[in-house]
Amino acid sequence: METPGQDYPPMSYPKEQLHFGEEVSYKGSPLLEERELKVDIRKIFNDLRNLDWSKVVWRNVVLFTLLHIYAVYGLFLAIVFVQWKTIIFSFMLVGMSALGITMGAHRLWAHRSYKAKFPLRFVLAVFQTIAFQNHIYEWARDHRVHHKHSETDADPHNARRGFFFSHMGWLMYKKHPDVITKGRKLDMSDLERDLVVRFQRKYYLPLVLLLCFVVPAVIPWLFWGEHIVNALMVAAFLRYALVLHFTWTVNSLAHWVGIKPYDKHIYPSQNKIVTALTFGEGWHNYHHVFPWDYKTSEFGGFTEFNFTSFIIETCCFFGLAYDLTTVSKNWIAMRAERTGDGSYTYINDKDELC
Ligand code: ST9
Ligand code: ZN
Ligand code: ZN
Repeated sequence: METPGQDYPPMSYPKEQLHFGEEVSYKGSPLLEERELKVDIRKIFNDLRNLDWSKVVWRNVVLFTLLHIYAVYGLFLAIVFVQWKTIIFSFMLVGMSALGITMGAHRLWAHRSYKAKFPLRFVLAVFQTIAFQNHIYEWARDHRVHHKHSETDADPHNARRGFFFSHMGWLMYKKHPDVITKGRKLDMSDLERDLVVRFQRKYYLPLVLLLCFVVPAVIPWLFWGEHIVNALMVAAFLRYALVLHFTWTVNSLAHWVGIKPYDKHIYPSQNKIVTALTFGEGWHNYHHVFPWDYKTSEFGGFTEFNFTSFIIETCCFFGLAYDLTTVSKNWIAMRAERTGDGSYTYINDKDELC
């Protein structure tokens, strides 16, 4: 029997529901240095001078630059020319992509914090493909290695390497060898067995081009006569860029700014802005301490902006999701008492959260 306060869920949870990052590398580490979030031009120049330019992946730099140019143009078109139906459709795509990432790639496949029947897994995989954030297997492997080796060289978006690196820089730079060696040691057999994950991985390139760009551009053109360029710029490029940035704030902002009621020794923090942008994924201090909780937060539902939990619970009601794993209040309180920054009761009062 594990003693309370250890980084394991109670033994009553079946073993297969446990999270992969049980062995937490930061356990017992000294308090991390305080970091200030400010623009320091001199530091930026220094960082650029010291950058190993041979490791920059120029293909991605060009593609991300083009994406942002198109997204800005899309924003202009959205304000000036685009039909309201296209705007509503784009918002729907934001919602679908967001659920594909939060409810699918993150809480289901990366953490296995609940189980899902085939139809739900299928729909979530379609949504996750619309989001174009790498296939589920790669997304989950990078995320598991992030949890297991947070803020070390083996963390793909190690926040110690700077705000920009953890936000999007890591996607334009060769991975540190530790990410790959430590990532290869992870047990990914659950995803290798999942038919939906295997299918999506095998046909990822055509599927992602179809679902992230072609279908979003063609539907408004075909069904309500939107100009194809408007549809492409707004429903495809602008929507894609927005969802990417919203997602990336979890790795950047939520690893920099916010309180740490559950563990003050780690970077991940409770961040209200990130929570609002990501359907409830900004309670990141809690999530890194209790990654097997399907709510990724102590709280759930609409009141805490935790839209994803609400949808998981709704799917559970209809029998599509099951075995939802969570953490007892007692357990949380003991952990907060032992390693938190003292703001825990604050949170329970539902007062200022960030
Ligand atoms: C994107 C992902 O944006 C975003 C993830 C964010 C996660 C946030 C999580 C927060 C919680 C959820 C919040 C959700 C909120 C949503 C709200 C929405 C409103 N282990 O990759 P290569 C192997 S993606 C083991 O080429 P390089 C690999 O298999 C955006 N092995 O490395 C390969 O082996 P082999 C779109 C690993 O050359 C070899 O290593 N996508 C691992 O260094 C080389 O792999 C892009 O932009 C691992 N972890 O290139 C693509 N990793 O040769 C970006 C790799 O045997 N990626 N391996 O096949 C790339 O182009 C490249 O990966 C690279 C590195 C340039 C970054
Ligand atoms: Zn996670
Ligand atoms: Zn994190």
